[in-house]
Amino acid sequence: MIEETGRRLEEPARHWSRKLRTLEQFVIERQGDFRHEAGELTRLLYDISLAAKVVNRDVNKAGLVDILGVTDDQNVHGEVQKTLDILAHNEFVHALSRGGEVCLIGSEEQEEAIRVEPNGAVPGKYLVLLDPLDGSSNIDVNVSIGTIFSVYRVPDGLPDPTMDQVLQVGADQVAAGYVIYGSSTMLVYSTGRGVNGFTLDPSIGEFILSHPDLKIPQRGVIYSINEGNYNSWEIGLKKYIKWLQVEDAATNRPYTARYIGSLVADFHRNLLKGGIYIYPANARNPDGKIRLMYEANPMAFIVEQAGGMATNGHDPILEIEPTSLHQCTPIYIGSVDMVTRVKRFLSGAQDFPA
Ligand code: FDP
Repeated sequence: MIEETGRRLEEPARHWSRKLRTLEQFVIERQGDFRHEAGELTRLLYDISLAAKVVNRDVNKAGLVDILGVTDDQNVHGEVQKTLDILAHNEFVHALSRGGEVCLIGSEEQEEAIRVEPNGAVPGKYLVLLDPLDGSSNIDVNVSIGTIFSVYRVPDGLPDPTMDQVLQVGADQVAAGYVIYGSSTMLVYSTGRGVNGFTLDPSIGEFILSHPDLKIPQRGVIYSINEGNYNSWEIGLKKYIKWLQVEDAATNRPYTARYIGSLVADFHRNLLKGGIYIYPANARNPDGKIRLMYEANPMAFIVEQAGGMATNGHDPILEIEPTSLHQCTPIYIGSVDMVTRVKRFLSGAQDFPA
């Protein structure tokens, strides 16, 4: 476009920005994918992304807080982690309580469910379960951490439900996702029609579509597990891990071990590159350590939408009947070929010396 004076109005940078799709634009464009009232989900995802931006800012400041804490008279040594956990919890609860879409929130940081007062005459129709800051032991060593969220619709006819009344199997999630606070910050989510990833551009404060229609490779060569617990694993798992470590050119073995100890970060890498994340039962954690409702289920929803698989070793994660908000489950999640293979070892269908 040319002004009367002949000056060009469109600068190259403006032209470039037209190609960007922000999370908000994308969610609005894809409202038709959502089987319920689309505006509600749009608002809910907007609230989650806003809280994520605030948490991202705080996570980035964590190291600085450590230094500034001295002048602030705060004893933050060893407590930064706890502070950030609670800060993230508060941010998400606050953001989710504003819009009126949510009636109940369950958070890893709080034993009891959080009831959200209706924002007007009509109570919220959604239940949100979240781990506000996953992998928190990594905060004070500057390693990636994340937020995981899971969204359910409250069954009709339950205007003021209790958590026990609305806990549902993972297959019933209407949306799920995670935020990774890493070398860049990303939000990855699904409403059951594929998986899309957005990278935060800090200069404009927007999540920009960067990974459309994510698919996990069917085969991978990365395995992520805390091998320090080897001695207390079940025998089938021991055999599987030993099998992964044998040299065999035909199957690309030995595979590569990568374990950050932050579910979001390990899962995200394996989603992009192909691999398996395992947190099995062990002596200290007979039901595993990963929480079904706000860690395993949302990740299982995402991985299945991306063409992968998630199981507790026997049954699909998304079919486990929940019994409580904070229950744990063993988890084997990632590329289909790898999860299928470990299931064979667990069932005894495949053998190898442990
Ligand atoms: P964290 O306790 O640091 O929050 O979900 C819990 C979790 O981290 C996962 O993110 C992580 O993969 C796992 O626990 C690490 O546990 P281990 O230290 O036992 O390996």
